[in-house]
Amino acid sequence: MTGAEILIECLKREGVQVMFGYPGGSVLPLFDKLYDADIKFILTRHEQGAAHAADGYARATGKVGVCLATSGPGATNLTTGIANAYMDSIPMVAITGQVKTFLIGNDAFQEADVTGITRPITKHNYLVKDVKDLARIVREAFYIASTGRPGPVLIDIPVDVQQKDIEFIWPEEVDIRGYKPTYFGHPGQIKKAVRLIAESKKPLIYAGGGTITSGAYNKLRELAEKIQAPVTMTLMGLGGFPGTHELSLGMLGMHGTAYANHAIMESDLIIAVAARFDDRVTGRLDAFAPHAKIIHIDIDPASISKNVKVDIPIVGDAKNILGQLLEEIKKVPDTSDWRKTIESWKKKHPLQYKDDAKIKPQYVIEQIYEATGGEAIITTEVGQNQMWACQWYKYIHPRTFISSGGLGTMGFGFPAAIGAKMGCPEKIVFDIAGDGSIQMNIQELATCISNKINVKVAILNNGYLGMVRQWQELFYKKRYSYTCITGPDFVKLAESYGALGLRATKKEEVRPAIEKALSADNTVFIDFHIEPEEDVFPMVPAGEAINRMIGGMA
Ligand SMILES: Cc1ncc(C[n+]2csc(CCOP(=O)(O)OP(=O)(O)O)c2C)c(N)n1
Ligand SMILES: [Mg+2]
Repeated sequence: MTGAEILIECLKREGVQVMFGYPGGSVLPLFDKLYDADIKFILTRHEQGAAHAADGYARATGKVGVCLATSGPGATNLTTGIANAYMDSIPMVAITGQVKTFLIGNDAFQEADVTGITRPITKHNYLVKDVKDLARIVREAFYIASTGRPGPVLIDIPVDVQQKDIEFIWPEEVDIRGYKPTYFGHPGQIKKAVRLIAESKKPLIYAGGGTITSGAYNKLRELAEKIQAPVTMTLMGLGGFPGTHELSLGMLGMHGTAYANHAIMESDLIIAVAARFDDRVTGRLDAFAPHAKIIHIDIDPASISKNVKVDIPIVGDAKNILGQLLEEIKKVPDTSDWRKTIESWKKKHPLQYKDDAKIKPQYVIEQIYEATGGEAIITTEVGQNQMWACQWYKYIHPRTFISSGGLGTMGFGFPAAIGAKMGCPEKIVFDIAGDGSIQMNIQELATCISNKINVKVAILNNGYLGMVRQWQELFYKKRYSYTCITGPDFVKLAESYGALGLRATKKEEVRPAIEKALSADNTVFIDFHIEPEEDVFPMVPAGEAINRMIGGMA
């Protein structure tokens, strides 16, 4: 078999059903084999779109997302998407073509040092110099991408390696020296954690994205209910615990709920489940959780005590460890006073906005929530639209909220929605977008139409790079330096691609537009003309303690 044939065969054996990408000179042998391979290939309109689509597919399904690009500019166009997947620990395999082996280092046409460029943004990467290594490398790449703390792995394959003939041998086993993730928590640490839980009066579960990755949803719920501890989630953790549950405090951090942030400050025991204490969550580090002991469950030992020093680290898979804790916990704490306090905060300081005759973005999201019964997959762009989507839609199931957390990549949500829809065709997929972000990968409308990928895009059109404008309003004396932004007529633009374009300029048009979008058997853009200077509150100013919120509790 040729290298190209071996690659396709390996992808099939890894269970790859769909991949996203773009052709070019250095991947011609591969594309020739893709022509009649039984893997669905989605031709995007930009390689960044392909990487985000693979990422969205992975987030929605839990499988490894696969993207493919040519050498040089094709590969560099993937990098934002790779970095995005890396920051959010998403399993992805990115395959790039490379110039012929004997040309590498020659400044050949469309040559870029892709393994060099992607070293800091991949979990691992490979340059395949000899076709005899190809099958093993593909096997390892999928294994590394999907085990331990997941992440993107890149395989760079020179054209001549794709063309060379060799006997195909499928490596049954994967054995990588020095790579042995720990899956179960140390029994001694479990015992210590159980003791702390029993002694605590104000326990709080702080759940991150790993809750979803590890499939810990049911176990997390069991634990929360058993010890009667409230649960707050990071952006990545939304959907890891039902947002409709009475123990849910919603999201914490910079734009978290006032009661979640106050709970952190008052808690005497924080159980961090597969969360990494990101600065958008902790706020000023030396003021974070002053009264709490911290138990930190994480599969990646490198994330333990990286930002916040913890008392009881437990390294391993979150689902397994929660199971171990549940088995060991005999004595549960009495948290009734603690829950009463939090209930009163919830009542006094709920998330709120001034609902008036104008179209408020929060209202639009509430309407999308109601119209979809909370059952849609929501993707987001980045900015205010993203934060409102975190606050105003309640995520009930895991893998229903897909958003660029660590990197904060504008232009992520639309291609990610395409990937999510490919992975979950039976689900409604809604991208909650900003008018700025959507313009960063708007070309993927053509991908939707030509592949009949039915996604809905709600553009919260404020005429601004709203989140940056909000910071300028609050911290730069309203000097709106280059944050007023124009765009196309989104309705006409959608129509020109063959999609349905809708617009709402009055409040009473909001719900009918959503209903119409849902009933359309087509990709839909809805252009919501929202209140231009609406802000996201509460807000913790950068560098402040997380209970020092603007628009939160005093
Ligand atoms: C690729 C990229 N460039 C720049 C930024 C910085 N940034 C963060 S939010 C934002 C504004 C986004 O505007 P829009 O999409 O209209 O969303 P809004 O905040 O108005 O809802 C910008 C420029 C970013 N996050 N990503
Ligand atoms: Mg905007």
